[in-house]
Amino acid sequence: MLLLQFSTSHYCRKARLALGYKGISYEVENLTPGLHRIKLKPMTGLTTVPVLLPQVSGLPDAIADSTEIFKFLESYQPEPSLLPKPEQQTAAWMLEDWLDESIGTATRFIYYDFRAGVGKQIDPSWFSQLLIQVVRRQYQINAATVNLAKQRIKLALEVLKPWQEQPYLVGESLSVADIAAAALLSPLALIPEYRQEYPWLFARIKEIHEICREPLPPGLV
Ligand SMILES: N[C@@H](CCC(=O)N[C@@H](CS)C(=O)NCC(=O)O)C(=O)O
Repeated sequence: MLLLQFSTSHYCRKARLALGYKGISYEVENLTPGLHRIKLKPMTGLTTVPVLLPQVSGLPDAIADSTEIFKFLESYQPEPSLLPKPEQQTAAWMLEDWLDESIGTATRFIYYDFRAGVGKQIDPSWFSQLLIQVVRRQYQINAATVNLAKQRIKLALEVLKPWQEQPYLVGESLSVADIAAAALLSPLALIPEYRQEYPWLFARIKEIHEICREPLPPGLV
């Protein structure tokens, strides 16, 4: 299998964690932001990564969107399962969808705001700072939208509080909800305020990366 990705994207991390959890071997192709659209649009109708190419006859050529990749992997190789028992699956998918649609976007806003300001020294090169400015313009990241994102993350960290007492958000095994949370909140690992206030969050993110045999995200290495 081949995963088309941006190496730094937390949505691509989400797909890699699921592939790693299932022990499926795959290769990655890192696309160049901007040029990626020329390749992806005709292939999937979308312009976002991750995109998984199963490269197996009889299977779809390309699967776009990390949630669709979860569903594909679950049917392609059911064990170990990414889902809890049947009566808990709706709860797991609802959490996964909210993390994907709302929280992954909020962490992006907070992360790029940090990288352009206090966290500029992580990579002050003109190329990196230019890329950060392009992303800020693309997603309309500004003081007001970052403030809203911070409120959403505050709520998210209340919702994820079960992680303080137990390893899994839903049921008795790792599920799509845990993997989505671990990947989509991982950009916060570089931000000192979050590291200080929520040590349990980063302990859990680390543990899930180890279970999924995925290298740790920046800030946790
Ligand atoms: N819901 C999508 C979101 C993916 C997403 O937002 N990917 C970003 C990178 S983090 C992307 O490809 N952006 C480029 C673009 O929109 O053209 C998923 O889960 O796959």
